[in-house]
Amino acid sequence: MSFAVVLMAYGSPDRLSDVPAYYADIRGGRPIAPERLEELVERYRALGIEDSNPLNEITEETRARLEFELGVPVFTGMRHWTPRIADAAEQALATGADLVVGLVLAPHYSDMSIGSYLRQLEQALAGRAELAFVERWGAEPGFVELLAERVRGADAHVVFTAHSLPERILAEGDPYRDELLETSRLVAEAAGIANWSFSFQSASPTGEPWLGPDIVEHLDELAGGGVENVLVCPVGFVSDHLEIRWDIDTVAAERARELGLGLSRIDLPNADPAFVRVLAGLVRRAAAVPSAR
Ligand code: FEC
Repeated sequence: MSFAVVLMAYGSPDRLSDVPAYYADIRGGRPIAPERLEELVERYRALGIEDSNPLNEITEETRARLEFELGVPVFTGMRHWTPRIADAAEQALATGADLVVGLVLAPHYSDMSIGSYLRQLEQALAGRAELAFVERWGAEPGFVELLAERVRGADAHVVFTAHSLPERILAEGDPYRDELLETSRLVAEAAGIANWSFSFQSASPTGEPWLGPDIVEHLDELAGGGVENVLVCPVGFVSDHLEIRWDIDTVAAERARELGLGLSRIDLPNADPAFVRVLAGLVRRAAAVPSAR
């Protein structure tokens, strides 16, 4: 049985002028307040994404390294930008593959996130090849160790973070928050860190409550409790995209300065060869047991 890989990511605009169409895709036809769009354009502008976007370069580097490591074709498919997941699925089928392995560059399962990547890929393949989809990998030992290496010996309170989602997912029995806490616990344990906590980041003002605490209010609590230095370890993200460079490096860092709190963050895995080897292990396992999710 021959296989190909569809490596999926959230997607990021290629240049500043793409932001309105990109945001419209995220909103999926729901209305966009003009001031929200303006704010988003300004955020991307502040990060210097005028004519090219380094995030997409990181994703391409990860794809290329994964392809080299595995020796099988790997295609990138974005949830909210081009190349689309459907395009990647067509490319995978064009190789003659009878099995497609789907892997998302986000470790924790939520129906709103990973579930949506899965639905897009299933729809695109439309039964034309078997699908082995990796639904979660937040407890993968190689990934846990990669993060543990980055926090081990830290002389600071470690704050693990991940993207927030609307609070209603808890009532729906979604495993997302539990999986995030489990990764945080595993990393802290592997690193021998006792002084840690977890907070969410990047909530959107969509008019309903989102999971908290948010990193900014959490920094207030930590400073109030006498913490002097914080090391942020984003367990729910794997690359230097907007949510890291804006919400952590800009907004949270600014709040920490106001509070007199030292704030640093770990280097994200990006296209680190050790991280690519973890991804390759996940793909090999899924390809060996295609029906096991
Ligand atoms: O660097 C970049 O250009 C893209 C960075 C990016 C990543 C990312 C990851 C996740 N999101 C998740 C959930 C939501 C929900 C909404 C939402 C909105 C946005 C907006 C931008 C954006 N997200 Fe994102 N997300 C990234 C970027 N995200 C830009 C729109 C502006 C805003 O609201 O702040 C709300 C949608 C709505 O309006 O209804 C929900 C989750 C992840 C982590 C998993 C993954 O990577 O897929 C969950 C990276």
